[in-house]
Amino acid sequence: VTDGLTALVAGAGAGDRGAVARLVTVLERGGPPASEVAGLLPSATPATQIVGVTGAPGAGKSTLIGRMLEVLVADGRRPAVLAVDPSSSLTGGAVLGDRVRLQDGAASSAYVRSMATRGQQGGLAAAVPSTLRLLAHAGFDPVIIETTGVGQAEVDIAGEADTTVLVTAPGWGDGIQAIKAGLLELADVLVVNKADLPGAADVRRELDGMLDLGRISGLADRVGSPRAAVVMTDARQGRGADALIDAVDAHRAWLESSGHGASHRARRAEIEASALVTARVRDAVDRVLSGPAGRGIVGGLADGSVTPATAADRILTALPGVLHGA
Ligand SMILES: Nc1nc2c(ncn2[C@@H]2O[C@H](COP(=O)(O)OP(=O)(O)OP(=O)(O)O)[C@@H](O)[C@H]2O)c(=O)[nH]1
Ligand SMILES: [Mg+2]
Repeated sequence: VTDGLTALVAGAGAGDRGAVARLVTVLERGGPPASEVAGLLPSATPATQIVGVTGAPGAGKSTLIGRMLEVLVADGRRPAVLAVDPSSSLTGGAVLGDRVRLQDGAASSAYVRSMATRGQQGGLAAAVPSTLRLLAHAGFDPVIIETTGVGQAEVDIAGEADTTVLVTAPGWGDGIQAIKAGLLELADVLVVNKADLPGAADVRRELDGMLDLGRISGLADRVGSPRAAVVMTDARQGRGADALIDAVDAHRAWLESSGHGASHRARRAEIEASALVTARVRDAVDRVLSGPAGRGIVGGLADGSVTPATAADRILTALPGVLHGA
């Protein structure tokens, strides 16, 4: 297995998209092969900017990302998109609302992939940071992650992204409510999408007011960060996508000149390291329970002769041997 994975990682580094796709699948499935791939990947390429795009369902994130890809590709760049746990409304592998247009124009240089939880709790927490490192290794820049909403997501987008783009749209008050719940502090760029709809200017005014208030009161926990940029877009028509890319680029320039870029990369590496530990421990627990020691534990739990706390002790005792390949 190792030889195959080593060759795939080398292929991905040389820009082989088939190798990238197969490695993302390995990372998504988790287990020992995923840990192995994580071990084969080099440290994050400093040049790659990770852009998190988040916001309530239906705000237009995917449509907007399709437009961002067009601008980036026209500019000669090689962007990638990772859609995390895309909602069921986008079925049949269609990650982006504007799939056809993307295939016509941007498909040759952009890479788009969705990644879903396959019933394995915590699986994505480990898979996403390793996949970001894989996409950077393959030379994609920027790498855009789409996640729906906040809170339910097991992926901490603001922790993993260099630049966080929060997408809002007029027409539903809960968009603003979500922002009041602390999201505003996380956003580096705020987008009022669906600028073609009535009420967009009101949303913008409200956001500007909240940003200024946060600044004056010092509540916003963004020490040293510039005030978030607010960009109006009409993703359906493609309006404003260039201004959004400009804002994302400006934030990147600030990250690098201020030294914050380096601390983002360090934090991402920490998140990945911790997620890899969790994933390996979970695998090891499964192996203990399905091994010889596991029969007694599982049987004891079933007939009540072993308490869960005692079972936990016995699993922990057996864990080091399994973790270290005994
Ligand atoms: N009027 C208008 N509609 C838009 C605009 N952008 C997106 N939409 C529509 O909004 C709907 C949702 O768009 P998506 O791009 O799927 O939204 P999303 O945020 O990715 O949705 P989830 O991934 O399900 O959370 C679609 O019907 C889009 O055509 C816009 O700028 N104006
Ligand atoms: Mg979407």
